[in-house]
This record gives sequence, C-alpha cells and structure tokens, in this order.
Amino acid sequence: MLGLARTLLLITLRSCAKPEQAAGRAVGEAPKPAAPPLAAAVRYAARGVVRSVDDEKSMLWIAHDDIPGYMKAMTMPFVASSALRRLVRAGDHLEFSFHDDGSGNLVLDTLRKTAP
Ligand SMILES: [Cu+2]
Repeated sequence: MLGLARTLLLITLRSCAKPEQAAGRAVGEAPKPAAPPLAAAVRYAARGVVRSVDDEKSMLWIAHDDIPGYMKAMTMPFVASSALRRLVRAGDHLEFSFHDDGSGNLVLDTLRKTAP
C-alpha cells in the first residue's frame, strides 16, 4: 500500500511539474498508453477557481487550493468533458473531484459551483 501511495505521489509530482505537457498533445503524436486501473480508481476532492475553459484541448485551468497530502495550491489544467466544461466559466468557484489517469493527466469526475 505504501508502494502504491509512493507511485501515485510520483505521478502527481510529474503532472504538476510540467502542466504545459498535460495541457497539450502535438498533432500526430501517439496517444499515451491506457491507465492502470489501480491509479484510475483513486479519486481526490478539491476546491478551486476556474481560470479558463479550453474547448480545443478539453481542459479546464483551475487555481486549486491545497490538497492535503497530495498537492500544494497551484493553477493547472484538468481534463474535462464537454458536459462539465459547459457548466462553468472563468471566475467560477468550484468543489470538484478528479482522478489521475495514469499517464500524467488529472481528469475531472464531478464539479459543483460554490459561493465565492
Ligand atoms: Cu496541482
């Protein structure tokens, strides 16, 4: 179990260190391998503010608060479905949940708008 936690932490550090890589994939670049099911099963909850909605890359840039034991507060991209992107705009305050897809992308699972 400790081993898994350490692996997840490493994946997280990698995805936080290079948000510009998570945000975009060059045209013609091979897709990343499928996520290991264990990593995809871990879901995290967080609060934050939407900074921008990128429909072209299917991303929401969110300035998230500290996620204790996982990540310090920062602004970074999350993969978000069109259904979720349609619900928000820049400046919206959110509670949201996400998982790591195992290839360095954090994927939004749920979101709920909150008062500022
Ligand atoms: Cu982060």
